[in-house]
Amino acid sequence: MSKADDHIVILTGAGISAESGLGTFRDVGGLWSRYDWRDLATPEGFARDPGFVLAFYNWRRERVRAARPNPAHEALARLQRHWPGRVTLITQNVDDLHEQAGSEDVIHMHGNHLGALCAACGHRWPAPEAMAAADPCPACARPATRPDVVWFGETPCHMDRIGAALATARLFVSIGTSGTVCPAAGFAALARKSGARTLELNLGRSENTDHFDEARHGPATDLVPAWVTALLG
Ligand code: BJW
Repeated sequence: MSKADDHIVILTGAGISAESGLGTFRDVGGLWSRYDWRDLATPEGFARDPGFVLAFYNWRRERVRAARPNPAHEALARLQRHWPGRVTLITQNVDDLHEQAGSEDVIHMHGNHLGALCAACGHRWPAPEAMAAADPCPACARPATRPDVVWFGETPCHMDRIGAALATARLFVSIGTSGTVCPAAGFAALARKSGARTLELNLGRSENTDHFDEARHGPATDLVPAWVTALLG
């Protein structure tokens, strides 16, 4: 099999954006150590107190808008440009740092901070700088504006496309994710079952590290550019 036939599937998580100044969720000092995810990242929490949830996401969106990609995002964009085979880039992140670095066709399985979603009718539109609970939906006029992100208990986006990519992967690489959240935590096992080699690039051991043929530990800005450079020769 030539390089041109090799399909690389990459999954990224919060760790790849940590060195761009965006906090992770489960590290010491991470978002879920300071806030209860049940209040902020579930449809039930939103129904209880939409103002609190929107204020949290307004703050996060402001931080995302100020963030810039780092050498790990840039290396993946370089890989997409120069690898002769397919590179499928799946991210759990809701920031746009892969796109800012030049990556194309990024699969945002947990949605996107820069989008707004009507919880009443499902209409989507570009997020305003700040959302308020009383904001009317441009389509149905009901005051049900929420961020276009995937909360616990909701179905992640693009699962059919992701399943098809995992089934044909020759190499699956997981970068900067703790491997605690399903279904993403199961992708390495699925890709391996379909015959892919699996590689983890993470600051430390992830929860699903046993599903990887190889694990390299360190900051993404060191590991990812080095891996891409070696791969491209
Ligand atoms: C670095 C670094 C550096 C740091 N360099 N590395 C029991 C009860 C209820 C529900 C469940 C249950 N069991 C399972 C579930 C399902 C649930 C789930 O998995 N829960 C578990 C937590 C128990 N999952 C869901 O509900 C999902 N939906 C679902 O399963 O639907 C069913 C379905 C499946 C398949 C098909 C059809 C239907 C939805 C999950 C939604 C997750 N949403 C969030 C919020 C998004 C919006 C927002 O940003 O606010 O997504 S939660 C949060 O976790 C966010 C992330 O994308 C996600 C993953 O986190 P990630 O990226 O791994 O971050 P961390 O912080 O955990 O890890 C960072 C890593 O980086 C660490 O390892 C660091 O060491 C490392 N690192 N610095 C390299 N410089």
